[in-house]
Amino acid sequence: MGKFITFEGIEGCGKSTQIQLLAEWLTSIGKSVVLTREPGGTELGEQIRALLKGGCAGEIFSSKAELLLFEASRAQHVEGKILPALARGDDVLCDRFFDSSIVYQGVARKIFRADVAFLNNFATDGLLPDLTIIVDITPEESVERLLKRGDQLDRIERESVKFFGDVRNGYLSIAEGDPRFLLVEGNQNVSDIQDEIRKEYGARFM
Ligand code: Z5A
Repeated sequence: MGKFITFEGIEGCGKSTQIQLLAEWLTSIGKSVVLTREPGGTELGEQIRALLKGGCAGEIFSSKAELLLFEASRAQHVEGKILPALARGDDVLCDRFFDSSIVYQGVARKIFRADVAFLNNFATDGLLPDLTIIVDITPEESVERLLKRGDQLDRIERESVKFFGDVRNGYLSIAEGDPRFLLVEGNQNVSDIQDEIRKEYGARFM
């Protein structure tokens, strides 16, 4: 079985940059790697992603409907892409997974945590990452990076700094004392963060 590694953090924390660099390194040392993301990762998942990010004109998403869409994308992703890749022996690197639902929908949107946990388990059939890397930055840094990037903000990115503060605290709290997580300071330069991540991969899996 390959290793299943997920990346988490608030918007703009640098996950996508780091996951790409890790994939390049693993490939260069001869590993087969599948790089994927949530929501998305499959045809159906990418269509759900577009809906989640774009929203529906004139209609505010109910928090429960939003959670169920994330879980629908996840169920398809686990069954159709992640489990087959792990069974082939590929390492799967996934930009966000069920921890995002715990903190965005459970902590920040205040859906009952046990309901989120039940749906996560239902969608994944209990699949747990071997390692989850949280890249930690402050909400203020996040906003600064989004503004610097200059893209139009999507439906979720338009949430307040308070919302992203809740998300960040949610991550810090789930990571505490759980060896599945590696918490890295995202305010360092890109290569220092990557060094830390590669070192952790080496220590755990090589
Ligand atoms: N969501 C949810 O609510 N529930 C769920 O269950 C799931 C997701 C699965 C997905 O958005 C949204 O769905 C997300 C959570 C929610 N919404 N929010 N907010 P997404 O996939 O489009 O976006 P994202 O995952 O949140 O982040 P991102 O925009 O892709 O950014 P990133 O991956 O964290 O960072 P990046 O693209 O690598 O870097 C961002 C910028 O910072 C970029 O300009 C970089 O050049 C710069 N950067 C990167 N590293 C550094 C360092 N070290 N220093 C300085 N600048 C840096």
